[in-house]
Amino acid sequence: MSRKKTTAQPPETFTGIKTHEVPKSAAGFKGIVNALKHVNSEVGIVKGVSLLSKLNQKHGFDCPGCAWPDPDEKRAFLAEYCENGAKAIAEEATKHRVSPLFFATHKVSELAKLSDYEVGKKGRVTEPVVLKPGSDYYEPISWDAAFELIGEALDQLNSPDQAIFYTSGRTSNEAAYLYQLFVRQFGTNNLPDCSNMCHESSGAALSQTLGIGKGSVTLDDFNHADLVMVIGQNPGTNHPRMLSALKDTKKHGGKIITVNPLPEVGLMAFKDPQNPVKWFSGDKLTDVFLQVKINQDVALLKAIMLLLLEMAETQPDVIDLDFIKSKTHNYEAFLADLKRYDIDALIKDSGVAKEKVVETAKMVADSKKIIVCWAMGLTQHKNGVDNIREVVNLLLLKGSIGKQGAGTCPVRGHSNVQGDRTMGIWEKPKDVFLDALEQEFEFSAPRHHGYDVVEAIEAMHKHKAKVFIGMGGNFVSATPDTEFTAEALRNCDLTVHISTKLNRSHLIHGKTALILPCLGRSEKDKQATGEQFVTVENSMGVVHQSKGHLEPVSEHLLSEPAIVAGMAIATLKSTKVPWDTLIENYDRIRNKIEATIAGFDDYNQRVRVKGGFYLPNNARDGDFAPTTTGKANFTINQCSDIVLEDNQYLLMTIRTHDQYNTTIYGLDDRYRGVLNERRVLFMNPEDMIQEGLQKMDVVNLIGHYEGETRIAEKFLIIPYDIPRQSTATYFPEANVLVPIKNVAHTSNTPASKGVVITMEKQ
Ligand SMILES: Nc1nc2c(c(=O)[nH]1)N[C@H]1C(S)=C(S)[C@@H](COP(=O)(O)OP(=O)(O)OC[C@H]3O[C@@H](n4cnc5c(=O)[nH]c(N)nc54)[C@H](O)[C@@H]3O)O[C@H]1N2
Ligand SMILES: Nc1nc2c(c(=O)[nH]1)N[C@H]1C(S)=C(S)[C@@H](COP(=O)(O)OP(=O)(O)OC[C@H]3O[C@@H](n4cnc5c(=O)[nH]c(N)nc54)[C@H](O)[C@@H]3O)O[C@H]1N2
Ligand SMILES: [Mo]
Repeated sequence: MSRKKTTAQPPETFTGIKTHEVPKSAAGFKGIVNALKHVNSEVGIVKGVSLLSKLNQKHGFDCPGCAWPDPDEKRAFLAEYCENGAKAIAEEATKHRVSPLFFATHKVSELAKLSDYEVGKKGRVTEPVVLKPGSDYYEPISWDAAFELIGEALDQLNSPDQAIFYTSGRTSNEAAYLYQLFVRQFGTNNLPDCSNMCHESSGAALSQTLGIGKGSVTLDDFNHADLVMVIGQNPGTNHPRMLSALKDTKKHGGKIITVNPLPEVGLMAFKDPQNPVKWFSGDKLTDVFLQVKINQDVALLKAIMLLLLEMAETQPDVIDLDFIKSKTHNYEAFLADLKRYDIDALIKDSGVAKEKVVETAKMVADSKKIIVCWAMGLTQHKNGVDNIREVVNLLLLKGSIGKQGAGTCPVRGHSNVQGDRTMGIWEKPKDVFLDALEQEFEFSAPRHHGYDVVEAIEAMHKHKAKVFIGMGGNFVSATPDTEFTAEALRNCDLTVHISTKLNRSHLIHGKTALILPCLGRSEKDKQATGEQFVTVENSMGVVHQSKGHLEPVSEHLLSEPAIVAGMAIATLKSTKVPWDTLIENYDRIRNKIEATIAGFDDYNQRVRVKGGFYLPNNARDGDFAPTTTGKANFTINQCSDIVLEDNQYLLMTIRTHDQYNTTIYGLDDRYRGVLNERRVLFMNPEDMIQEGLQKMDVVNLIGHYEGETRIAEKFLIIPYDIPRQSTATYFPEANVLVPIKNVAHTSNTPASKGVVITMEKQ
């Protein structure tokens, strides 16, 4: 197959694979050893151990790893961290530096040829730098000159809507609030964020059905659940501290069902690294494993619900009719639709053995309190919103929401992605929020919706947007269709990245480019009135403090709020916001948040109380008044409409155990038995026979979407326990294959877990 040579994606080269057997349990002593190995190589052991001791403690800083909550009361003896949290902070506190000298001696075009792993390992950026038009080298620029450059570029636009202001979910509440305020005063709602590629499908589905785009459970609910279902999520790698909550569910007699195409090791058994007694024995977690085919969750959930309804004919209490009558809407239409389906056909489509589905339905029938947890395995599909609405249907049938031990648990990704949304980082803001901003700051806010991530890429591609500013993140590597997105960014007059570490988005740039280096979570933030703390919101709606205690890696760094203020002052012609005074003392920013966002009363007092405070949550209280019907809504959802030809496979692009999104910590995926290589394709052994492939054969992957093809070269075949016609590889390498137009309806989230491919043997 001929192809245009690609230029923006990571190099298509191998790094030297080794494989071993898939381990039987996660974490344990090995987890600790691995954590310390990373900490040692990035920061040194003494500083590293001191860092770990502050992580997620009530007076320490919030782990930049994930958004899983901290226990309200007890914090673990060895500190509340996990292997991957340790890697996340080691990555930030690294001793490696990207200084002006580094930039003077490295061409941007040469750096762009490195892998994301190699780029990331270069370290922390120490001073603001600019890449001038036509130049191949970044060079130092003063902060004032950088802000002026941004102000001028924004000023030259025909309309504020020609600028894009992206946010990645590590940004604190204070920085996010100021950022959206600046952007709206400038005159646009173009505030796409990583959420658009992440839990947007959850937000869309939950707002429609339950009247709040967030989950309803608290950590304590895991102690009271009869049943926890974990669907499309790999917590052993991505939310390791969640395994402790699941262990607590089991300790209290609850059961766990896992729904996943892969038997993810962490979910099967877990050795609590903070409980040495369990290092060797471990805890079995999953009671029933449903090995669903990729994107067949709706079929599976429908089958389970039909079986429940069958049982309800003789045992009426397996569904909660009182709840359904008093609290829900649209039940009859939902039932009528569900009954059109044939149970056996649904089960066949799901790929799960019938006896397992029946066993599951019985467990669901016997449970009064059910929690469903999910992540990207449900959201990143064309029918991602259907997936989540179907989960809600199941919970509503059981009356399993708005009571202790039950409810929705979309497990968030970035540590403050939920808080950023609460602060107004959203391209579709609500009028009440804009009204409050207008009143507090005396300006007229733009009312028309802005671009989300996919729309922003398309707008830049069509030259409709010309300035891109990224508050954190790694836009070119995280977004779909790498080559298309790269073209979009290259079309821009100016690309600006507020970043801690060097990444690919600094190297695939607009005509002029800026890197503005900022403080990380773990570092001290000194302003005019003294050291500041910031606040964040975790996956369960708890708002709490985060305070760094390390000296910043360079004296030239500014905090994210200070950078926003700098851009705002240089850009806005008239503003009633006292930008300078707000930066002197972040309590003043929090006072403004309190004045404009519901749920933040006495913000500065309550956030100083140990452990923080819970934001209001109507679904948690069993109140569904905010939906359009005033009740919890049953919905009618579609099964996957992807039809695969015999030689076609569905590909999910997932994370290894050694990466944080586009930040590649190392080249191993220990829990899946693959070491020192990322270009692998996990495949069912019978499919391999059908394709005439053997372990370690090299294939090119060809993506197919509406008559278009995309290609990613060189992947090693690994036989794996995965359903037929389902395959898996890693992102960001595979993002070249994810079509920009293949998105979930309603949420517009790229279908990164539903790529149709064929293979071409090399
Ligand atoms: N260490 C570490 N922690 C992280 C991150 C990281 O990269 N590294 N990323 C953070 C972020 S931003 C996020 S959003 C989360 C992501 O957390 P996850 O969602 O756990 O991440 P993925 O690796 O994308 O894994 C998706 C899981 O869904 C399964 N899956 C895929 N398709 C389907 C399907 O159709 N049906 C079902 N039932 N399952 C499916 C996959 O097999 C895999 O187990 O983690 C956060 N935490
Ligand atoms: N194919 C495929 N694509 C995906 C996904 C997938 O599963 N498959 N997952 C999607 C998901 S769930 C998400 S959330 C997105 C993630 O998209 P992003 O959030 O854009 O990507 P990250 O890799 O998390 O961003 C890492 C960069 O953030 C910067 N950074 C780190 N800490 C800080 C900080 O404290 N402040 C600032 N200003 N910068 C900082 C560093 O420079 C680092 O290089 O990717 C999405 N893309
Ligand atoms: Mo995410």
